[in-house]
Amino acid sequence: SLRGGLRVGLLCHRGVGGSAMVAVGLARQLAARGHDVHVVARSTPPGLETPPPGVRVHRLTATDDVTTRLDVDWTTAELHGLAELVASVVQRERLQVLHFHYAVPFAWVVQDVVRRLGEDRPAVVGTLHGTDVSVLGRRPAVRRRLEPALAALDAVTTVSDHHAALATRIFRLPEPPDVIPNFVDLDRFRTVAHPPAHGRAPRLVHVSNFRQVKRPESMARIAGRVLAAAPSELWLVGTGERMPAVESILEDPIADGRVRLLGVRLDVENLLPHTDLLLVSSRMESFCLVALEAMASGVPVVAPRVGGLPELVEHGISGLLFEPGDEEGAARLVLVYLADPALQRRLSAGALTRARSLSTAAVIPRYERLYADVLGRT
Ligand code: GMT
Repeated sequence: SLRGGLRVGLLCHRGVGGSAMVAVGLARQLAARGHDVHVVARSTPPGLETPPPGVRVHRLTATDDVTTRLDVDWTTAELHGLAELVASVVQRERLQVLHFHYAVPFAWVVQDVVRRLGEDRPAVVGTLHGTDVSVLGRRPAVRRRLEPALAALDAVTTVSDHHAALATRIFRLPEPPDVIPNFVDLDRFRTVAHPPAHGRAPRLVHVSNFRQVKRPESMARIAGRVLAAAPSELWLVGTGERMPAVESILEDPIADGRVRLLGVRLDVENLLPHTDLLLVSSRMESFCLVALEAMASGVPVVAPRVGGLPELVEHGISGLLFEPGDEEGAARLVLVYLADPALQRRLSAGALTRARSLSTAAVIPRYERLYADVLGRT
């Protein structure tokens, strides 16, 4: 490359979801570090409508609607169409590394690309993100197809130790994946004083796609207990299939104007710093990107001890953890937190420290080292 970096292809979903956000963040950061980056997706992933210098977007279809769905159902024709597009970009741009985010359906697409290009294939890397392992990977038909596709990659990465162990077990991987945790752009996520100086009601915030895996009704019941017991507000960001159930659980505080329904927002960096505690109630999270974004905004997290969450949030240091399903215990933790400004200051500072350890400067070089490693090997 003229710029002295690598020529990297990134393959990702187009929706508002963690794996696409990570791919888009990686694209921007790699380009800023002098690499030539080509993002291939069904349509433009959110955040790349105006790509920065060094990033080019190649899309399969022209419709750029913002979606909160992960579209994992592709027809064979669509998969071939995507593989054809990827192969042509790889050849034309002489890509050295092809790196997918989320195994379904991209592990198969990459397999097809490798078959098409033979000797001229790039090094191939896959990052497993979440339900590609914990939900889809448990379906025998999906697992049988993913196992050989993953085994044929030059490298597999996952976003937490928990997810790495799960993936190794489910897909019987020949070796455990490299764990490269998700990262946060500290120029984008900034903090204001916590607790707020001007004595407004404290704000709980929940950000998700309101799908079952996020257990949004449980979140609503926890928040409902807190709202009933202490002066406070709840901000809900995002939407999804469980939203009507959430609204019915929170009917009274919604009627009282204490719940703000903010809908899908791509600029969460403008909201999070003005909240005081992120409430997570997921059944499973391989990582929980929004928790890291909240922490980078100086906002601690209250979350269940599931998946990769305990690796990110340290109980009593950068947030508070409860046993999955213990809604009463979760509400109690939140109420203790709201009543104790010293605890708020301490956890806010702890959250910021933890987030800084996962800055782009700390994490992106790990992907660069991985690329150098696989290129040395292929
Ligand atoms: O796996 C999913 O359901 C969606 C996926 C996505 O594309 O948003 O989310 C996963 O990847 C994120 C980025 O690495 C993680 O922060 C999320 O924890 C993870 N979701 C789950 O594990 C449920």
